Amino acid sequence: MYKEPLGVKVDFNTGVIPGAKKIVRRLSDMKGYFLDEKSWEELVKKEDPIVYEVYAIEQEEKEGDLNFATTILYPGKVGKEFFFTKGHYHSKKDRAEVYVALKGKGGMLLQTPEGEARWIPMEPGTVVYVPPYWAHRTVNTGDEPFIFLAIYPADAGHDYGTIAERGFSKIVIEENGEVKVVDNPRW
Ligand code: M6P
Ligand code: ZN
Repeated sequence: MYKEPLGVKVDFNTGVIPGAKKIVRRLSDMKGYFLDEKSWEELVKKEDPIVYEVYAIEQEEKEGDLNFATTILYPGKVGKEFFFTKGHYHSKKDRAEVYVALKGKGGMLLQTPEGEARWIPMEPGTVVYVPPYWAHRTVNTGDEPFIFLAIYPADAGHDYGTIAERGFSKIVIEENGEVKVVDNPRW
């Protein structure tokens, strides 16, 4: 009748959560996500790098319960575009989420269903509140793994559809050695 409480030790240096479900996303799993399709194809053929890994402790999809997960987002670029997570809305659209940055450097792109975007820079210690209804994607703008913890309702679910098709209205690129958040020319 009562679930058993649990404590796990998250390794803040590697992002690993012992006993968690592990998901690995390689560049080949992200076809159509990056602007520069030629660079994407070349890099997939050359080494098909791991873009990110997720360690998730998930509960049954029930209202009131919570999941948590670490993500290790590796450094890299496809053309000018920094490596990022796929990004998603929640299937239950009014579910919020909290992220805590643990290591490395990056940021979060958020977007309303109407395409209004925000960029929140993240470094170790940054806590980001993702309000209900906002799609969210994290981006590694540094040269070491960007590691963060996310806490989200167990019944939130992941809706990848629209982001997979259209992306975000902004992209995060490196130009003349600078990190720039610019309009997505394909939007
Ligand atoms: C965070 C959480 C997870 C999510 C993961 C990777 O850890 O938001 O729910 O799965 O990031 O992001 P995505 O699912 O967009 O690939
Ligand atoms: Zn989410």
